[in-house]
Amino acid sequence: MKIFKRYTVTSALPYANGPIHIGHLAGVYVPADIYCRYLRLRGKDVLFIGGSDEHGVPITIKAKKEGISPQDVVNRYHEIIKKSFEEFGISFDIYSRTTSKVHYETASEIFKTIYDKGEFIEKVTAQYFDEEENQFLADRYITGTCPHCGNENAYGDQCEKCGTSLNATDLINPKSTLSGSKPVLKETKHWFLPLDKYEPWLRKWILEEHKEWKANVYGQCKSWLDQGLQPRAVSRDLDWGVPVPVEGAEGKVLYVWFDAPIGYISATKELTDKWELYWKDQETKLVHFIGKDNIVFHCIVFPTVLKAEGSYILPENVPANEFLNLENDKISTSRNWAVWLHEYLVDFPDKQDVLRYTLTANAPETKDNDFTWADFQARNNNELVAILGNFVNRAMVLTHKYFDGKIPEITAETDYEKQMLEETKKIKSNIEYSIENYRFREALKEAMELARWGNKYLADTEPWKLIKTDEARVKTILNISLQIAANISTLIEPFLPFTADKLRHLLNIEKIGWEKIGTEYHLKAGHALNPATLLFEKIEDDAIKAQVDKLLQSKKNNEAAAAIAKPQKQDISFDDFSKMDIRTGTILTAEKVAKTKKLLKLTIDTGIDKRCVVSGIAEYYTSEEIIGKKVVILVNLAPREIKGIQSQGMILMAENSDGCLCFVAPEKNIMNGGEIK
Ligand code: B3M
Ligand code: ZN
Repeated sequence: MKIFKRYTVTSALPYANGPIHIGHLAGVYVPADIYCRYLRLRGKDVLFIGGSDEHGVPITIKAKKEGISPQDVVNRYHEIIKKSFEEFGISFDIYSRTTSKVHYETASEIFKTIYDKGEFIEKVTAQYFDEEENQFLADRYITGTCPHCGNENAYGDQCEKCGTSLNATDLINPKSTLSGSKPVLKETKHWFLPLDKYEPWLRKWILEEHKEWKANVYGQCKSWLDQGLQPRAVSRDLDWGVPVPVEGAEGKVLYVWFDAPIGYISATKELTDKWELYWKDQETKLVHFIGKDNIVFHCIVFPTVLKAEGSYILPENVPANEFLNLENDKISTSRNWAVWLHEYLVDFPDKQDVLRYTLTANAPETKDNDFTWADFQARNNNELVAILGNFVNRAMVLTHKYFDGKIPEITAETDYEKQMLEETKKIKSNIEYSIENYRFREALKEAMELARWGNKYLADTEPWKLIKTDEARVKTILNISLQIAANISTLIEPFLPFTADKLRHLLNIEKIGWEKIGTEYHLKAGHALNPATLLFEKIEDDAIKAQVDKLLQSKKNNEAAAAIAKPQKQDISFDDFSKMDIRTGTILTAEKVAKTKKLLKLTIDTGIDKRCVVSGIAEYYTSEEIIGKKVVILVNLAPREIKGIQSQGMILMAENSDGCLCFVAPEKNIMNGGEIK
């Protein structure tokens, strides 16, 4: 394996168009933070880079919605996001933003260098234009059906369902998200990055030289490369973004996915004069932490930009996570189906690590995963409290009780004690292997192993019983237990930094470097501990219920908001109405129409006759449950043939906002054939 001198670790720049939620943390920031904290503990030279993505259509859409300027939007959310990261201990060396002056300069320079090398294709092409809004439509201003997977809500630059990167002109049935109208094509000049030209190089670099990338990342890359790459426009006709820095480009800005990843470089420049070491030296390991929807941009587009520019290193790895769902449903900002970080901290102040723990233990590393409040409670109560908290607390409390809070000396070690360092070493090396292979859930599980071992040690040796007969032995047992706790304070640091601090405070010690773990005893006999307090508290059912209720309330609010009645239809005359012969009737028989999903064949007693009606209600009612039901039926609707069956009339149904249908029925027991007037 290649040895690197230093590390540049980036984490995706969240769009500054809203606060962040647990999906962000689980997908990108907690794993990136674990990785960086671990490297720092090992004494490595590492820069952890983050920042807000402040350009692109997501920002301008939000600004329009709120009636404020894009700059106001990003100013507001940049601060909120930055604060959330700080509060959750995401240990960025810098958290910058893409509206900074340095970023404008850096993005312009990189574009200019590639431009001057003649690498871009300058082309006048027809792009979609919204005539009502008098604006070109790109990216999220346009939606349509993805030509690859059929998703009807694909954006003009990407289908979020299958991950494919698209050109707006690839969309089937394009629609403007501004006016809802069908866009027209209009000519405009843009600069294209010739991805096709770089395809052979990308194939070699990724498919041959980076077979070690995570299967989900490698697989996505392979599938795009196998589809064949097309040139991609890296400029846009928009008024928010970094202006295209060449002549004849008035009114055009860089495509947000061109400038945003350059934000990693700009942020490094802001941080240190030695930024080139972190971006241009072959002995630097560049790692991008991202979510799966960003894979194409970080594995194909950005590396091509760096390669075309010519002086930069390329990522060694791009450990992308899959998505985190919430209580069995996709996290959604617009439906408020999310756990927002700032709200979490109001309800669970000082429980950052419980969330970090749950999100890591259940991280969507290889497939989409689900966050549930029940799992959160169980992880806290059964693991953090019962294993880690319990072990540390027993060691602390017993030492205070028997030895006045001072670490007792080792009197004699048995084989059991001698296993401790070996066990610690093994656990440490397992954690190293897992973290270095971006397997953070596995690493966390391993980190908890030492606490498990400690609990077993205490349960086996029972110092609380032994104290009556063999105080010398109890001294050894508690000394060893506290040595274990000291080792734990380092091993859990990448995952649970707040708890690690608290534990060090309990033990009254400084940070112990990673390499020292498992090599020696760190606590000297006679060293005074601080008073024992609990590392974790049990989370009660009512606190969990409150969270679940909050989500259910969101669901209700959404339903209510969606339940907007359709506008009234055009007026009709009374004559028009009286032409309709509407009667009460009773369903006599019902059966499913073969090979259809929606249709039931009904026999209705209309009072006039018994007739057959085909009705599209099979998704809402079973045949059995509707036999004998009173209904209302339009009897003089001209007969129609449906799936080869003569249908004579139409049952009246009421439709809900979600499209569900239910019968309209007389409120009292009315005869069959009663007229509706
Ligand atoms: N802002 C997309 C996102 O938030 C985008 C990432 C940029 S990384 C350079 O998912
Ligand atoms: Zn798709």
